[in-house]
Amino acid sequence: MLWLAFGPFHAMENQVLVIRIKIPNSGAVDWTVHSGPQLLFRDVLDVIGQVLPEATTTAFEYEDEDGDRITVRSDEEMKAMLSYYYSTVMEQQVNGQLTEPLQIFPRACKPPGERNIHGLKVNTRAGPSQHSSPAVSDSLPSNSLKKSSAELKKILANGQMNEQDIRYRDTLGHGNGGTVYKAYHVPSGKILAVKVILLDITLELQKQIMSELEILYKCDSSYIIGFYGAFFVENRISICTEFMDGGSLDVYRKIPEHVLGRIAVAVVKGLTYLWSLKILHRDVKPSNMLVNTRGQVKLCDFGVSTQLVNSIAKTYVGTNAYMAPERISGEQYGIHSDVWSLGISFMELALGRFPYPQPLQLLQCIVDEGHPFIMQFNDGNAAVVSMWVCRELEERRSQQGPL
Ligand code: 92P
Repeated sequence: MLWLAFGPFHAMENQVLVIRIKIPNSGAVDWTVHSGPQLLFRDVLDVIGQVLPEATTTAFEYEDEDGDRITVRSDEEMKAMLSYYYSTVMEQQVNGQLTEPLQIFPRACKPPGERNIHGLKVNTRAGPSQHSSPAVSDSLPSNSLKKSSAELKKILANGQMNEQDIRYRDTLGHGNGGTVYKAYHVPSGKILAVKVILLDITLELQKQIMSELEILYKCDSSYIIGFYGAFFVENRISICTEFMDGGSLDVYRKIPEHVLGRIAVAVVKGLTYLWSLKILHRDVKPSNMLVNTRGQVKLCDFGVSTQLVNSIAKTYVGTNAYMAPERISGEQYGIHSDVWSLGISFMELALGRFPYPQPLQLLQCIVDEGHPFIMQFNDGNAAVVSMWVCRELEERRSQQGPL
C-alpha cells in the first residue's frame, strides 16, 4: 500500500465520495461526489436545499467515532469533517471493511417538508469533472464494528507506536525543550501531535522515562490530552498525543467572558483530575491549553515523568512568566503553584495581554513585592488615608447636627 505514504488527500482525490444526507424522521438520500476534497460548504447546502426544499438549512452535522454530533457551518469545518471521514475510510480499508458513506444530518431552521424523490437533479460548483447523482436509499444501521476511541487508544497503546509508522507533517510549535509536529499515523489513519525532545541520556534513564510515562495510558479524562504512546530513537524521545485542530489558547485574541468561563471550568476540571492522581501540572500556561472545533478544551504538556522533567531541565534553562513565586525562588512546588499559574493564565486570556508590564523584569518583583496593586500603593502615603478619615468624620458630624 504505497499510496499511504502520500497521505490521505492525494490517495482520496480520485475516489468517489458518497454523502448520505439523512432526512429527519425518514430515510436518506445518497449523493455521489467525484471530487470530494474540493467540495465546498455551499455546495453541500445547495444539495440539501434540493433534497429538503421546504426547510431553510444553514448547517449540517456529522457523527464522530463516539456518535457525538459535530456541526459544520463553514469551509474550514467542512475540511475538518472530510479529513476525519477520510481517516475513517482508511481505517475501514486497513481492516478490510466496506467503506461507509459519509453521513450528514441537515440542521433546519424551519421544519423540513416532503423530500424530493422524483426528478431530483443536482448541479454543484465543485468542478467540471463532478457528476452528482443523488439516489434514495434506506438508511442503514450504523456500523457496529466501528471502533470507539477508547478501543483505538488501547490498540495504539499496545506498543505499536514507532517511527516507521509516522509521517511528520507541519510543525505545530516549539517550547519546553521540544518541537511538536502534526503527524499522520499510517496503520490507524489517525492524525497525531508528536512532541520530539532531544535528550542525551543513558539507556537506563530512557527506560525509567518510558515506565513513568505509562501512567498516561491510564489517564482518562476528557479534559486531558489523549496519549497514544512514546518511543526513543537514538537521542530523542517522541511522545504521541491527540491532535487538537484549534491549537493552543496563546494565539487567540482576547476571549469573551461567556467563552472563557467555559474554558476555565474545563481547565479546572483537568487540573483537579491530575491532582487526584497526585500529578502536578508544573507548566500551566495558555500554550498548554488546547481547543478543538468540537469545543473541547484539554490540558497538555504536564509533568508526569519526574525523570523526563529533570532531563529537560538540564538541557533547557528557562523560567517563565507564569511561574509562582515559590517556584522562581526554588522552593517547594505544590498544587498552589499550579493555581498561581492558572490565575495568571486566565488574567491574560481575559485581558488579551499579559497582566504584568514586562514579564522577565517583573519576575523578581513578583517574588519580592507581589501584585501590581500592592506595588502601586506600597508608598506609605498616610496622607491619603488621613484625608479620607477626616472627611468621613466631618461628614458624620455634620449629619448628626448640633448636640
Ligand atoms: C497543537 C495541536 N494539537 C498542539 N496536541 C498536543 C499538542 C498540540 C496538539 C502539544 O503537545 O502541544 C504542546
